[in-house]
Amino acid sequence: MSLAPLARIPKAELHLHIEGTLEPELAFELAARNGITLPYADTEELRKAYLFADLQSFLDLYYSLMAVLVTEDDFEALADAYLARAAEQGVRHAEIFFDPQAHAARGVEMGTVVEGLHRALARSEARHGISTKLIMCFLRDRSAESAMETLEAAKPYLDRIVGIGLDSAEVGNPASKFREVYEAAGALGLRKVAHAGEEGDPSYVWEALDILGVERVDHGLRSLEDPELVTRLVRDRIPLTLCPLSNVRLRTIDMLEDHPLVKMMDAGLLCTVNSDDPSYFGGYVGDTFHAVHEALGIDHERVRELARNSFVASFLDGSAEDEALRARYIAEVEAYELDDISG
Ligand code: ES4
Ligand code: ZN
Repeated sequence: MSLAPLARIPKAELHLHIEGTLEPELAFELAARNGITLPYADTEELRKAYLFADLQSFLDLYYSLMAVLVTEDDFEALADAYLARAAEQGVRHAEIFFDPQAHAARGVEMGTVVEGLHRALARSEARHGISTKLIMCFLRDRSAESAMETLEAAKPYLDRIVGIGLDSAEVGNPASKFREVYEAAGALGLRKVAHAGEEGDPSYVWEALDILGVERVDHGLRSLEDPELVTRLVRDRIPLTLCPLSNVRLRTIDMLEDHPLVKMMDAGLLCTVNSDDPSYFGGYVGDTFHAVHEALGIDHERVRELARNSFVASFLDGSAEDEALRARYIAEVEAYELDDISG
């Protein structure tokens, strides 16, 4: 089924875990290639395991399925499959998370992951019309020492990595644990983002801002609960990378209709809409635009605003070349025909 024009508006995707794009079909293909037996009879049975109760039950499956990712070729195939899907969804620029510690734990080294992903990313503009950047995430339920070792392991590959992030189980793992590693990454010239306020309350967002010095907050779903936090986020133009389908699937909210996206935009927050782990959460980013349009009654001007915000919030500001690319993408958003289509 081809996607509605509204869903295909040119956009950047800023909150996307590459491991969360692993579709069941590719998982079985890579498992066969690597001689791994998955504990599911077939893709249908695997999909049935996607009924998550919360973040932790998702993470358990997400980490276990990564076992099929072993070689550079596997990571290349994973990224290439995502980019092909993303192109169909109107994505023009993607800032892609990866979880090196989850692979190192299985004996897969940093170089295998980064070089494999890079192979696909290096030809993405030519093949898929998508510019890309790579963001390395630390797992917040592991130690600060492990994060520091990961940063050390990434040093030979820093020309391939634009920034760092923080993901995995949030509650009970506050950002403060990672102050030193964020300082060290900043000194290396890396940009900083972090998941904050996904399941956790606004205090997690405050810590990400004040202790880690993040430039962008991944989720921040419950920010409206704290008016002072809203004031701060608006004042400093800190973008939020929201993931509405993820919030529903992980049961942080009951229904998409309950999502605070519109209220957050009304409050002046710089909101973006993203897919998080699209293979697991029932939709890629264009599908997500379509879903919020339908469920929240987001009108065409707001759709255009979300698309524009995605480029404004991107890290396409590090060079004159990137700035020019961003200006071109924003011009594409402004010129995109929305008004004479039903969406
Ligand atoms: C994640 Cl939805 C989500 N939250 C936290 N960490 C993650 N890693 C991959 N997906
Ligand atoms: Zn995420």
